[in-house]
Amino acid sequence: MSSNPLLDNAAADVLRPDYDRSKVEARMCHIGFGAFHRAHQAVYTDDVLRAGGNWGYREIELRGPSAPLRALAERDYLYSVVENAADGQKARISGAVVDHRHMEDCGPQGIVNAIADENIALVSITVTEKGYTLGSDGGLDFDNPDVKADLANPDQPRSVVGILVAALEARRKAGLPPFTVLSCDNLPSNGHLARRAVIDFARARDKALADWIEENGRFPSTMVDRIVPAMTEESYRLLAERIDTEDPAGIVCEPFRQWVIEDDFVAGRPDWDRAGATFTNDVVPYENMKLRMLNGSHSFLAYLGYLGGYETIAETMEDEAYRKAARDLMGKEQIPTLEAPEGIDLDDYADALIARFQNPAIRHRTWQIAMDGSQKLPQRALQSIAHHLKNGTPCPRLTLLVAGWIRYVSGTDENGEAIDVRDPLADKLKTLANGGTAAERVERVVTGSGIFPAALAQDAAFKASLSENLQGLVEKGARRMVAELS
Ligand code: NAI
Ligand code: CS2
Repeated sequence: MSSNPLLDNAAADVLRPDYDRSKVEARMCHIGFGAFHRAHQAVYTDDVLRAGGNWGYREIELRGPSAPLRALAERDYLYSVVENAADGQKARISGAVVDHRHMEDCGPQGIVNAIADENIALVSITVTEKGYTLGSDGGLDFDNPDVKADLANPDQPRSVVGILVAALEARRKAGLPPFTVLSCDNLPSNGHLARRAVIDFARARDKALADWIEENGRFPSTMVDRIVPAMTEESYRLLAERIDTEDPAGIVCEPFRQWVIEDDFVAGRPDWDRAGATFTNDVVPYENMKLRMLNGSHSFLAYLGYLGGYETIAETMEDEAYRKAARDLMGKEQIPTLEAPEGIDLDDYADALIARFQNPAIRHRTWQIAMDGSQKLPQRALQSIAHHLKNGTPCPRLTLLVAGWIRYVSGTDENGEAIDVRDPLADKLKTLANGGTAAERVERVVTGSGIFPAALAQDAAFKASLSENLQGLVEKGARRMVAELS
């Protein structure tokens, strides 16, 4: 008889790991035991285990709280996942995790050793866009304080890139092949960016190591999708109702999930296609589609929705003007910039996204999506704006999105209340976005933030339009500006 409270208490219709967990091996490390990984890669892996695989995860957490991982370990690494839709829920207990390391407990060397372990064939990462410590040219940001600290002290790394390089170095020294690095963050060509950051860091330390990684390392790109908001008291309550116990590592997400993976691995991988993932040679069209259509309209709804007084995406979508603006942003301003992945109709994709955003059972806060805009806007909006400027085609919604972001990072909402802006550039952006006329604020942000490509920063007509939108947001407010789009 089991003594695990999750297995003992869960309702009868909860899917359980019905495979022999003693046969599941830690063949993969995952860096970033956040909300997304628990509901995405680990769920795909749980499904592959049900289908007969044996690759499981050793979770690596560098800076988040240690409580969820400790709780996970106490429960034999089982945790619950609830898919929440307006018409009901589906729950499972996932068995894909079998081990963990937390920086707090084992320090940098313990982390590096756990990754360099010869049984580890693959290291995946979900560490947010800023975790890649990239500069605006797509290479490693050598001015980033974490990068500087790790280069000064490479045996005690704390940044993701410093840790990956130290672990790869240990593999090389031991005469072992490297592991695959699988980026699962919302960055365009995320594998290429991870590779560039790792090789830049390695080259700054040891040319031979960099050459070895360049030649032998593999960094496949991926398109990842599932809406997984940060947990709230309400979602923990829902978990407790479904599983009938407290589960601090549990997670609530939407039913939809998608994973498109470049099939380029050093030493094998789980057959995630058995769980619905797609392996392909070219992920770029999928990534661009998702980043521009889903994430671009998410950011639109986040900034303009927050400023308009809406707390969640679903609430924002109840406002018809916002819903129409989001659909038109996808259809009129993003689709024309895209090459459709084979077999996908982009208008159908847009309609499906609108339906997902309207899911009332998912409380995804506008404030959460508004975080880290400096790391998100280039791939979600600025590249598309550059496309329109080059082609002489209008993009009023993308322009309003960027104006909304400038208004947001200025740090004061429409009622004069302070906004809790979370962004690695928050202080700098606040200074740039405040003081003087709308045109002066726009000029400072566009030329001084370091995130706008030259094609935009030097375009007088674009900056004039952005200034008009910012002025409009200040004078009329976000709701009216969105309503005036149609
Ligand atoms: P989260 O806040 O729950 O977890 C973030 C994870 O990243 C934590 O493990 C944290 O320790 C780690 N992290 C953050 N900054 C770091 C840094 N500088 N160095 C090392 N580790 C760092 O966030 P969540 O929801 O798991 O999302 C993480 C990323 O996953 C997103 O930024 C995005 O790129 C990707 N993603 C998220 C989706 C979602 O709906 N939540 C869906 C698709 C992709
Ligand atoms: C969101 C994404 O937080 C954000 O910026 O746009 O995390 C979004 O929920 C996912 O990419 C959906 O796959």
